[in-house]
Amino acid sequence: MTNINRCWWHDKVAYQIYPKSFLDTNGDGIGDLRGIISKLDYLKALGIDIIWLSPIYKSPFVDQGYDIADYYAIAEEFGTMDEFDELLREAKKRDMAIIMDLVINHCSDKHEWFQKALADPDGEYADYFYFRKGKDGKAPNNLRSYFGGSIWEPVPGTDKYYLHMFAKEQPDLNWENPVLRRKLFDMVNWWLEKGLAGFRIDAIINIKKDLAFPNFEPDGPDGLAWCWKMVDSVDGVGTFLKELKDETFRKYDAFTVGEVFNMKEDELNAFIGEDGYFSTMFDFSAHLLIGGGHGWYEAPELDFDAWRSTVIASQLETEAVGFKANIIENHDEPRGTSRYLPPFARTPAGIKMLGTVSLLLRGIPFIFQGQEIGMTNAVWNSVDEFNDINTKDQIKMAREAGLSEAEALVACSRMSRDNARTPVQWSDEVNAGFTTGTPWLKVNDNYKTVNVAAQEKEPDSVLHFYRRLVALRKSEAYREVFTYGRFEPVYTDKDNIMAYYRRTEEQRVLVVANFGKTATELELEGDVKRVLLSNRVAEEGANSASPVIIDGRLTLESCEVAVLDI
Ligand code: TEU
Ligand code: CA
Repeated sequence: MTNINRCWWHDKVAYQIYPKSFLDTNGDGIGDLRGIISKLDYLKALGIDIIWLSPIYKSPFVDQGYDIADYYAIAEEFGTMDEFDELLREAKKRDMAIIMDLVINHCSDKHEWFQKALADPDGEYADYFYFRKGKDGKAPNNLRSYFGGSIWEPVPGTDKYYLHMFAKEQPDLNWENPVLRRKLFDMVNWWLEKGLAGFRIDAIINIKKDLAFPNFEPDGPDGLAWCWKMVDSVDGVGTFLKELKDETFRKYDAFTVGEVFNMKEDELNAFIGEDGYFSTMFDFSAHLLIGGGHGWYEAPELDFDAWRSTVIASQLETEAVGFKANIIENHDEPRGTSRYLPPFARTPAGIKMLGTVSLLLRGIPFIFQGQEIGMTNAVWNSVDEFNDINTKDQIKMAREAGLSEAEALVACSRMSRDNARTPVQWSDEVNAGFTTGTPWLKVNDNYKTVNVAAQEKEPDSVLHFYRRLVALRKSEAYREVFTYGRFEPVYTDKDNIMAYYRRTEEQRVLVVANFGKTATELELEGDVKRVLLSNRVAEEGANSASPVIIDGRLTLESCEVAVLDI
């Protein structure tokens, strides 16, 4: 990409907060807005510019707030609108921007619109949703929802069904209806008027349906087929997305990041090109390598070569078009440490290495809460410890596929969304300092050793390393190359090495990491002007540690990463 138009968000670093698990200040076991406000300085010190809040709207929390009952109200569990306004002001004071989750593929079945639709299934509100007659006494078609079971739920007292791609408590909104679209756009603008900087846009690819609702080839013993097959098969989502942007985001120069799966191959430019529907979208390409065919119980272990070539291919494809948002984890995924690192590398060194390789890629880095201290998956002792609706369905699917309860527990422990949702570990005090009450989801057992307070005191901790890493990315001297510099893979013929240059006409920075179990040596392709970052830990008494470079050859220990100006 040459001569690219610069946008305010290109060089920013973002952080995702999952409010329920961030910090509880009133002892009810649920994180809250006060907790977030009290940690703004902590986030500032980490170098964060943009904070994404997972949903904080009024909700019955069937899917942890991704089921919104009122788009104009704050969940009372989290606080009040006054507190939200205070959060906006306090963030602004610190030159940080807030973005919220925008969940407009569906709402909660408790939303007024849906309640009115149920009360009058032939009335105007029914047309805010997909109410359809069944076929031969059965659902309109045979699609399976993301959270299991048919996407169709009977409308009580009628011969109709309503459509839900997710839980039955999350009815899909009918985007074909211009009245509904207008209401959504007005709502989006209401938040932007308040001073919100933008949105993370949930499950947005699902808003376009094939209105013929055909059957699909069954892909499981239940005779159903995954509903994303309909998403794959249908065109025209772009018309809605363009209207959404023109009616809202564009007017405010908002920053938007789409949660987009199942995009058509040639649509990247339409989504995130210079005049794309969104500013950016998450890069899920690595995550998709390990999703699991029929369910999490089939999820394969990560293959390093596949991971490396996938990240590289995605970087090269994207840089010709725009910017993606890079993550190693979010609230829907297991912890990156547990997923992308082999067991021997799940150490502070390995965690720093993975963080460096991820954060210095081209794109907008999103750090998920707790990632900056190296939080890991939890140990789940029983299926009853899970809270997540998706995990419960996956346990059921694994059982139906013939796995024992113990086997289902093992499979789902690896993949459960609850791994990311355990409370943030602030200290080694009771409940990791997250709450003085009973936490809504159990605290990871490792909080005594992995916590913010301990890492504050330890200069070589993961936390301090993340601060240095973000600071390097945003530094006066290197901001340009890390933001706009080209991505150029290197040493791809070497086993277990993930390495790339970021380069402009003037600068070249090498990021090189050894994901292998043993040390290795590489011939450098130039003189090292400066060591920008290393995860070597200084020997007692020494000030800092540097990578070992002798006669132009770099030695990398197992789990070592180096960032060199070369
Ligand atoms: O996720 C959309 C989505 O496609 C997920 O179902 C994803 O495939 C799954 O979580 C992987 O395990 C978004 C939100 O991020 C998620 O938390 C919500 O549950 C979902 O939408 C419904 O709003
Ligand atoms: Ca609380």
